[in-house]
Formats: sequence, structure tokens, C-alpha cells
Amino acid sequence: MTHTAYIGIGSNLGDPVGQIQQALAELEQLPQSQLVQTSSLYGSKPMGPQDQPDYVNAVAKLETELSPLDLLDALQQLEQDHQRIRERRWGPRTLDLDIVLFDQQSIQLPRLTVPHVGMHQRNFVLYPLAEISPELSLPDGTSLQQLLDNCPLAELTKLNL
Ligand code: ROI
Repeated sequence: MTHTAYIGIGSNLGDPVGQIQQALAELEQLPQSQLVQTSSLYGSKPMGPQDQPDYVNAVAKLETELSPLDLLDALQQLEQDHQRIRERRWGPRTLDLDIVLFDQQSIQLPRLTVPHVGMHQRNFVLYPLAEISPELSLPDGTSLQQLLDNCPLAELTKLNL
């Protein structure tokens, strides 16, 4: 069965734009999956500790035959390939790949919560998501538009590459 998954992508270390472009190329190579759409890249101020570089963020839309946990494994492998070092919580990272939405499923597993818990507050997830799928809604019926209405664009900027 084919699923639609939205992946949040972030980087603020080691050439973030390059990290994200490479990650998009790698997502195109994921098994049993097709990368169908990608948002623009956005520059964003760090959420969390401010003593770290600005982020570059994007969202990708995948059609995949993988289960949520198999997709998570594949994304975590890609993060590893980018030599992500988990230092402190909410600290800087070379590549972060989060499953934001997976069909209209609510998933609560020890390793995985979908929809992504922090998405309501994250303009760097919501605005790129709206760029590719403005009509989305969450499993609880909340529309993406409602989330946007409550999440200022603030200092999020679309990068002209
Ligand atoms: N802040 C921004 N702007 N973008 C991110 O991708 C991001 N990722 C994180 C934390 C540390 C919460 N802050 C972020 O994991």
C-alpha cells in the first residue's frame, strides 16, 4: 500500500544548504519510495538555545511503501551518513529528518510520534509544508491553515538559490 509522508528537514552545521540538497538527493534514492515534491529552502532562527548558527529548513513529500518505522530507520540511517552527532538536546545538527505527517495516521510509539509533536509551534515546518500542500489537515481535523494562523512567519525567509 502506498502512503504519503511529509518529512521535515533541518541543518545548521557544515554547509547547511549543501547538507539539505544532498539529503534531498538521498531521499530520491530511498527504497520503495518516490520523492514527489520538495519545498523551497528557508533560512530560520534557531528554536531553542540561541548560541548556535541559523538553520536551513525544508519539507519533502514522499510516496512510500515503507511502514512508518521502516521509514524512520531509513531516515535515521541518512542522518548517520551525514555524521550527525547528538550532543545536547536542541543543540546544533548537521542533518535532522523528521516524519511530520504519515497519511492521516496518529502514531504513538516509543520511537516515533506522528504528527510531529512540535509542528504547531514550528514556522519552519508549517510554511514549507503549506508551500507544497496548502490543503492539508491533521488527523484530528485541524487544518494546516488554522495552524498557520497561529504561528507567525516571524524571521523565516525563503532562500533564493
Ligand atoms: N530551529 C530551527 N530554526 N530549525 C530546526 O530545524 C530546528 N531543529 C531543532 C531545534 C533545535 C529544536 N531547533 C530548530 O531540533
